[in-house]
Amino acid sequence: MNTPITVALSKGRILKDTLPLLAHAGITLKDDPFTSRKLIFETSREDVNVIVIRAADVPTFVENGAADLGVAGKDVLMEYGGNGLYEPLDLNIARCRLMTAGRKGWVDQGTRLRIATKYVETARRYYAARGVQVEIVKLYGSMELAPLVGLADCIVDLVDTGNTLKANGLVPMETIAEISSRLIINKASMKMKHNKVKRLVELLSDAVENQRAGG
Ligand code: PRT
Ligand code: MG
Repeated sequence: MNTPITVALSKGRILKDTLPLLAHAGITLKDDPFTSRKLIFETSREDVNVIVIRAADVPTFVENGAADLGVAGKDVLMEYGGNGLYEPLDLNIARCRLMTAGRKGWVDQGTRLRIATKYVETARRYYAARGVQVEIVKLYGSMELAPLVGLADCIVDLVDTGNTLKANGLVPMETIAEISSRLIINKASMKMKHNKVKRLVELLSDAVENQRAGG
């Protein structure tokens, strides 16, 4: 029986960094996902399809079985929460840190902090674990602007080179988590399509090892 397997990816750096791993596993997309307007892509393997969706939607598609596997940043998975997904493999791609940041020279006055972020749940948990009283301001992007215009004292956001913070007069403060992208798997698919899924995990695991070794 040739039940197909669907892999959910997101446009941007996850797609860019995942395609070489898939290629190492013998899977190439039939159209260029960076230029095509398609959302579903056939691949060189008849039994593997790729869908391209928003990064934050990947866990939802996979948990609900709309995709069997997916690639999602640990930041997205922490925010999504729950235990409805298997997370068997760190792909070691799209690495960065989830951090707190604030204006250069800003000092905590001990009053209730206002934190701007799109990582509302993660930020809430982080400050609660430290016993720090915060008010979370939910944003969908451009968090770096919030402290500059008085919308928040600090932000919780991803930092890679630190250039975006620097360009906006902000400094990184505390690291909440080291982030990389993970392979996630639908729990039913793991049972129902076990051999196929297991084989794909092995191939991707090889690809990650190969990349680690500088291949
Ligand atoms: O763009 P869209 O709204 O569709 O979704 P998205 O922004 O989540 O997608 P994308 O492709 O931008 O990011 C997908 C995943 O890449 C994230 O969930 C992270 O796991 C991972 N990743 C790794 C990053 C970064 N590095 C990163 N630097 N995602 C975003 N950034 C942004 C960051 O938010 C900040 O604005 O880059 C800026 C900081 O970069 P530096 O180098 O200036 O520090
Ligand atoms: Mg983005």
